[in-house]
Amino acid sequence: MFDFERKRVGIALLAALGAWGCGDGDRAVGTVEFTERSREAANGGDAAHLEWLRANYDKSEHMVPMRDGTELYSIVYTPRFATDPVPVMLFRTPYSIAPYEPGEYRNPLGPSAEFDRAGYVFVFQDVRGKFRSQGDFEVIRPLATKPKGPTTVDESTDNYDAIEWALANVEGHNDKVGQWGISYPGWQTVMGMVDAHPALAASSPQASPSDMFIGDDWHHNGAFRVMYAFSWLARNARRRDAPTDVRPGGFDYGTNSGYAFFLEAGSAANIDALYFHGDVPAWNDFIEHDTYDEYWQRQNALPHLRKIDHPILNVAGWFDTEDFYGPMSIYRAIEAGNPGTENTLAAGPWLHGGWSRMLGDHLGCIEFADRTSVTFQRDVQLPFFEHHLRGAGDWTAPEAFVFETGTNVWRTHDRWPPANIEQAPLYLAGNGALSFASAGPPGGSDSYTSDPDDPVPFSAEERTTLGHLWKVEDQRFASARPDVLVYQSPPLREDLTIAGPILADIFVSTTGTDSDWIVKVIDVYPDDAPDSPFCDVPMGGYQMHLAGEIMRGRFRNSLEHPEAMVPGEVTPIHIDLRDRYHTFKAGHRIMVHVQSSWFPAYDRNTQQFVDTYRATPDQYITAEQTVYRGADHPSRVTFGVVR
Ligand code: PG9
Repeated sequence: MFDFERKRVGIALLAALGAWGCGDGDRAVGTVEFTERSREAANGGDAAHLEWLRANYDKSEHMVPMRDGTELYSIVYTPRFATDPVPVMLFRTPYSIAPYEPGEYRNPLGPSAEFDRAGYVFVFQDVRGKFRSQGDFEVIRPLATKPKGPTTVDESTDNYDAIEWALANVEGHNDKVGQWGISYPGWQTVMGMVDAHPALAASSPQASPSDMFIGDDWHHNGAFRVMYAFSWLARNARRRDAPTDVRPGGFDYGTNSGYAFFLEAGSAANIDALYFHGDVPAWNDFIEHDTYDEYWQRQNALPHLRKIDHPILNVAGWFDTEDFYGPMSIYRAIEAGNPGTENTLAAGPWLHGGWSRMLGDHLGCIEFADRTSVTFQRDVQLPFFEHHLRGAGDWTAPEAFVFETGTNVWRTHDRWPPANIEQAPLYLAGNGALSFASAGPPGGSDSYTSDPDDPVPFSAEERTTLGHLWKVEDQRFASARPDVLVYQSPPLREDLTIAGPILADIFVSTTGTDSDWIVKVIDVYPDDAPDSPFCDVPMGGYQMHLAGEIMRGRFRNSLEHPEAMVPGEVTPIHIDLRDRYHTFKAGHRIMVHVQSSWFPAYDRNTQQFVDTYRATPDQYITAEQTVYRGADHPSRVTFGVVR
């Protein structure tokens, strides 16, 4: 039965692939000017709404005591128009709950303006150690070990105490509390779910990180995300002497080229001496903890997601460059550890937080044919909270509300990934080909030289910060490089839909003793694809980055116990490229890249088994890299193909 099913899918895949076609030759595209139209607020927070808020909500400020006596600055907005008790919505952030001036209002107050009009009490709080709150800030403060004493605090107890205070001190509420937040505030929402206050009746953690060593902001599989860590910590994690209203500006790089800036800085430890001068303690902590040790393990939220008995709406963006592993793993951990709890996954074609700030129907050059943030806000986010906090509306929780890119349709499923998928390996083959049919004859290999002095850029754009659009960026600039292996299918005869995790298994060797291994999956548009109204990149032959991940060689077997690679030894590398829901349309091709740097999104590997963070310039060495393929070493990318 199983064999029959496999064969059937295999035949369908071969039919989709059709005959091998010959590419035109890839054009390298230089600097990409993305015309991102989506900057304006997409959640209804326009000028007219601000006027309406001023007329309809009261604003009050409070110092709210936590159980250890530390006071956290909070702003409460209450609706003047409410006739019945209304729910409370809590939002806690390290990014400031400004505006602080009495007559100035946040806009919108809720996750979208519809919440404001529906009428909620909104409680905003500067987290411990940030802006007007007292105390010390710790980046992703680990949960305190149990049993906790009466004055032991962490972000879970601060969430609890904030809710307790609101219920006792704010008038006109209905005893039900909801919490939401994107990214760091999303992580705060997760902390609120741990040992939750009994009044917490609905939580929506959105793009929350879950593990900073495995797959979120600071590292992926142990590879350091130097560019993002630098910009975030420079702005958000400096020492402070006292509470303040001042929002620090961005770092002045003195150049437009992050590539040049980080190349010149050298290894990560130099950054403190060059730029931070002891002012950013977390940076030095990161350097100190270069394996998945207790420092990182204690920050991992996933083991704590037990005994969650209130409804959860998890939100993830397929093209989120900061926190995509987080929301997917949080959804899965809640699913596994809390059977029976309403636990919904909403995933759309968004950059980080795009569901609240992408007005348009596109990301970079790529169109999605739906104003996806509006759909999500209207059909999912608002009904979820309205139902659970006010008993209003006819929300029936879907297990998964997910956007299929390529065909550009929303779908609901009763599980994620959907049940009707079959695992299908796509093998790296000779002459830069890809094959669903077989791994091919044994003994094949392809090689390239990886030079840390000339690392592969992560983007063709010249920029100092990580940005977002590289997650769907045209990869022609990378295909043109000699240090990127390119494998490509013929044009597909039929649409091919994939869902769930994309898994790469490659067999490699290096002449060094450590190396990074990056695998990317790319959707190649036909040569006659019409141009996009959203960017000036020619869409004929566009190579859309669909998914990609990195494995630092030393962590291939264990993140806790790194191991050198053995020069010349064929070594299997497994990389989870994470979930996608995508249709490669008929006429498109599938492309796979293998490369050994992705700079400066990720710091450079010295290609030796030395202390990467403290490496001296002479320790960065060139390595000859080989990727093996064929029946003896079937390097492949495995998709969940939708039947
Ligand atoms: N991705 C950001 C972040 C989350 C958690 C910790 C540090 C950074 C954010 O957008 O908030």
